[in-house]
Amino acid sequence: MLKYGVILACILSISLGAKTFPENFLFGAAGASYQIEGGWDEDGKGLSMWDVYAHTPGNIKNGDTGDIACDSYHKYKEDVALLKQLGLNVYRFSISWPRILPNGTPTQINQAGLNYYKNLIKELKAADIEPLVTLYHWDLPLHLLELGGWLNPRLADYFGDYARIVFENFGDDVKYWITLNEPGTTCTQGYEAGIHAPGLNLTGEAVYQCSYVSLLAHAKAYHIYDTEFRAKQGGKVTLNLACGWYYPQTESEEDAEAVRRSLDFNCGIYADPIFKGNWPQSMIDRIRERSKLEGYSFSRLPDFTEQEKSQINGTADYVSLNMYTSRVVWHISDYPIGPIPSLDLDLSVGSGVDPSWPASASSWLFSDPPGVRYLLNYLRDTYNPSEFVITENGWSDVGDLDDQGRIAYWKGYLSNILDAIVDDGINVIGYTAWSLLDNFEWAEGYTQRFGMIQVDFNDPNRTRTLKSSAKWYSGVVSTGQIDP
Ligand code: PNW
Repeated sequence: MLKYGVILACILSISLGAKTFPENFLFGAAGASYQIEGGWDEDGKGLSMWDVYAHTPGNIKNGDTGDIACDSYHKYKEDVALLKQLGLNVYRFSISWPRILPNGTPTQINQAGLNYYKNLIKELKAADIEPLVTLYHWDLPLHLLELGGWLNPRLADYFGDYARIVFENFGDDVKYWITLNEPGTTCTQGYEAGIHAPGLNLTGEAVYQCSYVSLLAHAKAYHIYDTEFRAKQGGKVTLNLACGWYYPQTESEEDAEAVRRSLDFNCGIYADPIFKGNWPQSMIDRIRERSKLEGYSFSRLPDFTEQEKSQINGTADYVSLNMYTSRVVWHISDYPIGPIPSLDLDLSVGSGVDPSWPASASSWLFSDPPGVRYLLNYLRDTYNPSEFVITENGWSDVGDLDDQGRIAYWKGYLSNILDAIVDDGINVIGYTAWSLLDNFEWAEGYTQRFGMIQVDFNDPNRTRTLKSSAKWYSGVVSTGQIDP
């Protein structure tokens, strides 16, 4: 009897003590148009800068492309059925701008493109799955790249026209919008490092112009929603933020500064303008100072006019946060002024990782679960948003079906997110794991896999198979607890 009593007491204390996600928590998974859809030239779709970039030999590992990818253009019903089978209640996907507007402008609207997303949304709604929609996940219409892409401030107007068409067509069924996915990744990888489309190495200059234009474009779309659609459609709009967490290498004041600068240059660069109306002060000061020493009569970081500041300030109805990893950073004082400016020189920070952090198949991604809780606290204390959705968080390997590394990663991060909700009182209302499917991982092609579902890219049918992590995640979703 005593034995059973003890067992019962144990069970009770475990279940009473176990933390639980809030009742209406949005649990889901994410993907993006170019990474999953395929159908790159079907039914009137125009070319995007990623079509061209991936078709250029040498840009992508193994010469991989997104021409077919997961073939979700044809297999979306199967994707939705898988989401339902796993018990997920939100799906984050993006709309391909050139599938709807083949040359990016409203002069031609591709009805087949509109139909694809209408059908996808209808399928999701029928399965009680909330669509969380990104307007732009890096597939810029080629025509608009030719007009200057993210360096041309007029892109904000083109983006506004596109956003209006999307809100008009889908806004009755979509309550959560993201304007741009990770503008920082496009601006650094596409315009500074040149390893994403459009593949430009215009260091220290284009990266800031691109950030500036991205913020103008986001604000344009936000205000169009606000004035023309919000009253009728009642949704929420935001700009996606990709932020990591940073630890100082030593306890010196200089390394503490290096942490603050890293947060400013990587996260504050977008968060400060949308929540506070200007770039982080550390960026304004450092880039102006360095530009002057380099002989410029202006700062390489564009100044916002007062009108732009007020246009951009307050344009986040919630935080959409992509969070993957952490770094250990230290101050570097002797980056010289030279003929080629760069963001790294402006930032003047060295970085590495803690040797105890498990490494993924992606060179930049290490598992440091407490980082997400520190970051959520930092963002709450710094910007005080009303709510957070974690719109990306995930782990890459080379494709194992029994993906224990991914389970360990998600277990650690989700536990810390749960602690942030329960113990720190942070209003995280949703989580869309990256990613639902193995997919086209940009410059890495299909060599790195982030999916909870395996896709066989050698099979014309692109057969999908649940991995161990999908089954594990489904258990978390159904119980609301990490270790059921
Ligand atoms: C994000 N980094 O990109 C994107 O939003 C996804 O499309 C992508 O598949 C996913 O993360 C995994 O990579 C990132 O170098 C790309 O720190 C690079 C970095 C971070 C995010």
